[in-house]
Amino acid sequence: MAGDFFSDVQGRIPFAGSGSSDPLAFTVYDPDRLVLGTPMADHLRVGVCLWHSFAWDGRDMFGLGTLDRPWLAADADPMAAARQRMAAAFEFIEKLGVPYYCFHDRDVAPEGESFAEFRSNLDALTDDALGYQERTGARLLWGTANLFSHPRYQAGAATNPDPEVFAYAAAQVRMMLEVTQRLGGTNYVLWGGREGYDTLLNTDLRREGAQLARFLHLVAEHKARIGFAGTLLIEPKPMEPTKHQYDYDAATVHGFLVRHGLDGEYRLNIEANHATLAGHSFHHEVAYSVAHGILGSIDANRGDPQNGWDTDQFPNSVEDLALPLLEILRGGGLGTGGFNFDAKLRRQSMDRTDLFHAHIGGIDTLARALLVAADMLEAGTLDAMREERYAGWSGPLGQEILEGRLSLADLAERVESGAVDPVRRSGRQELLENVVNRHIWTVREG
Ligand SMILES: [Mn+2]
Repeated sequence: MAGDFFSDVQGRIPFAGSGSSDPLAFTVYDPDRLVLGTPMADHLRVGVCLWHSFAWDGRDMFGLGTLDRPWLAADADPMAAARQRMAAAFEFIEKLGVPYYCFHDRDVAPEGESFAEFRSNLDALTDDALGYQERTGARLLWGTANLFSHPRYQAGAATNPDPEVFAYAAAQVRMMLEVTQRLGGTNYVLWGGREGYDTLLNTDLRREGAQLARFLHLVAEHKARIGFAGTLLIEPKPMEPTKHQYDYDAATVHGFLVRHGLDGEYRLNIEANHATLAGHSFHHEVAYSVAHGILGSIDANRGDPQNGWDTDQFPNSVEDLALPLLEILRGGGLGTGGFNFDAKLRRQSMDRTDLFHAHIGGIDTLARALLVAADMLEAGTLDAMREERYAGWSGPLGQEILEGRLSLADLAERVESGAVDPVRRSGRQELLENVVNRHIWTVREG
């Protein structure tokens, strides 16, 4: 297997089963194993992300880079460095043996001195990526434009007070949408990096909302014009880097899309850590999206329960992932989406092989959560108990109400006559929690 950067791993990471103690093997993730009749790999559609894993050297606001990343050598020619970075990424993806990857324009191409130079750099690296895709079989889960790192975006992109910045963002999204199409990407993501505000003292909320809606319409129109077959996704996040991000959570984005006639054009990319930052659970955000038919894809990272910021850690909790996966299975799967690892190593995990440990653990955790979710769905206990809780709505009174055949006065009359006399029933939360735990504890790996 080609490559020079990850010499601790010689071939593809194997599935070795639950008895294995090899740290560089999967113990649960068996891509071909059928779960509810579908291969595990097709349920999870795992993707590697190029930014934290390949375009970041471990620097934070308190200190310099710590990670051993020879492909990020600062003294190299920018295009030569970009090619090294891509070589490292595809070596890793091929050895990990997952089907997808995703990136921002700036993760792969140097911006250069002008937009024209950026475009020509990105075109050249897109050619390279096509070659790597051909050779490795890896496919693009989604592309996205970075509309937040460059200082021009200090006050947002589409929501910027300056229409020239809006225009620049439009040019960048048009470029990256077309690159995503060339690479056969199955989705295109818009994350509102700095679409929000630092202070209301200088912010016109009505204006900025209208600008954002206009931008999203332009992107949808361009998608139709070029015939891009993938799904457009918006990634909610409530705060960070701005004090308040407009795409706060799934319900806020959904309401925004409906209000501006954009529902049907966009679905959601739900990130676990953004859900918890919004004061929700990951389960809630996935359940909301599935319930309204707008789930698109998943960023599978997690936060740290002691920290109120976006730590983007690799997932390691079956408990946290099993119920979101149950919702996804109930909703019929991820469609064009997948699970990508928008997750970063801790700064002390400096060895290149740590990147394998992070992905292997995260993917095995996802795989085990999938088995638990499938087991819960097949047993049907949770579905049956939820169905039973609403049984009254299938009866004559429930049906008459839902069909609009009873007025407020009609309902009052039934209550006054004594024909309606509600009986309370247990919500059985603890019993339901026990049911979930028993699935987690007993599901078999193979
Ligand atoms: Mn995040």
